[in-house]
Amino acid sequence: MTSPFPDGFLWGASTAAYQIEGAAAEGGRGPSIWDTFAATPGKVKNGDTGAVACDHYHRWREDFAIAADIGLNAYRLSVSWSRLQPAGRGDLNPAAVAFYREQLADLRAKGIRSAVTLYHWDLPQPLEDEGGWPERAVAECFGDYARRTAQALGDLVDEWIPINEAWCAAFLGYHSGVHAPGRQDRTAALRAAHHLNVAHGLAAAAVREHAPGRVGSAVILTDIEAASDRPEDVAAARLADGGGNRLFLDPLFRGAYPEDMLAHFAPTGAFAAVRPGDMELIAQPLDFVGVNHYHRFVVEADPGDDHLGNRALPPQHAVTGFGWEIHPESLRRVLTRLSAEYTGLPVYITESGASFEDAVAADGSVDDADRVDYLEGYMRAAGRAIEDGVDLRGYFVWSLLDNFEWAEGYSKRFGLVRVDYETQRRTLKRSAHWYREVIASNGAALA
Ligand code: GBH
Repeated sequence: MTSPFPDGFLWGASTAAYQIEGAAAEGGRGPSIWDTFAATPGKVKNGDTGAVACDHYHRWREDFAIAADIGLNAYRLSVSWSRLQPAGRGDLNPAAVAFYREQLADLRAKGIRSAVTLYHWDLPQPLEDEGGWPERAVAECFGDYARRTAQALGDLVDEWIPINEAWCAAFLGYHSGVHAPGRQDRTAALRAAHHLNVAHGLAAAAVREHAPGRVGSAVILTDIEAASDRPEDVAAARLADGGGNRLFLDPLFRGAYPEDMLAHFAPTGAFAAVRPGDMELIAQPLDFVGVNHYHRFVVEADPGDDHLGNRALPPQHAVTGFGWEIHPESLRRVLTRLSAEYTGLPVYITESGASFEDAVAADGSVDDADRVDYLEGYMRAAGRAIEDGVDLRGYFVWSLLDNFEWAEGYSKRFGLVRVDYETQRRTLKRSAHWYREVIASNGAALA
């Protein structure tokens, strides 16, 4: 069997601090916007919070043993800003530094490469109290936190990702308000987007200066298609792609916001936040680009939508537990587009995966055949992207463990490993056993 996946391909899984760690009040951790948001009635399904989550803070050794058992050669985690720097400013918290150093040393001892995200949405609450990401000072604070963290952990980190999905942090947090901090102010969201981009640049520069690891980014790329070739639908799809993808890709790889986005959002005045030198800072050279991909939207014009003038059609194929359409070709499309239009850098898929109901059998086993099918389809699509010429170097499944799925709480399960939230017992699902075979064959088992 032949495999399109090159030697040394990284077969990984991803997690994020607030979604798995728990121990929210231990080890000197300060509150983040997600603690506040989850404690606000009505914001998270069933009133769930990340206060305990997967208790990974106390069980990470078991979890890393599982990662090694599956055969992962890479693992992507995020470090919690409010654990490392509880007030968002000043000296790092030594207990948090020790916690992450132990984890990173254990990964290295196991031969698992580490990819560390510095910001996966857990802004220290004191910085939100000062106005949050719409304020430039928060980006400056992030640069300082990145420098200190690079100095404290740098000898143990292989890949650095300053910001996870700036789009989500800006627009879900400050525009739709479905994520923390739950504000609904489009101008604030656009300012947040720019400051997250600046924060990426400040952190990338700081990491470069103070740590030996490679530096990249993790952008969420959504595949957007027009519902028809009517000019108004094509224009709506273009705008939707602008707001979801190009608003972040263009600054990173072209050093400028797209002209149509500048024009579309001009009435908000938000781009007054752009200062001389910002675009050069954001577009500084990187070592790799990370792509998170979950779905496509087929959109048609909607004059009643005052944001980007479109609405999504219902899915045309089977969907995941989230209702997201299963359409592997979209992964290939976003990867080939990234390479053709933006950058020839090495690419990692930093997140790809699906939630399903995951029935537990009487013997406790979990036969998640639908997740196996999903991953098989998407990994094959990744292989086709390599055959198209994309320099794809790794695939990180979202997620190693079932975990706190943000506004959906614990109702959505993405893990290769089931977590029983009452007993904290871990069970490898069929997808984990299947992934072990894929990894052992370097992808040939997918053919
Ligand atoms: C990832 O992002 C996160 O990085 C990860 O923490 C999370 O657990 C995982 O996905 C699963 O959700 O236009 O409002 O309909 C989420 C990616 C991108 C998915 C936007 C939902 C449509 C939102 N999200 N997408 S909306």
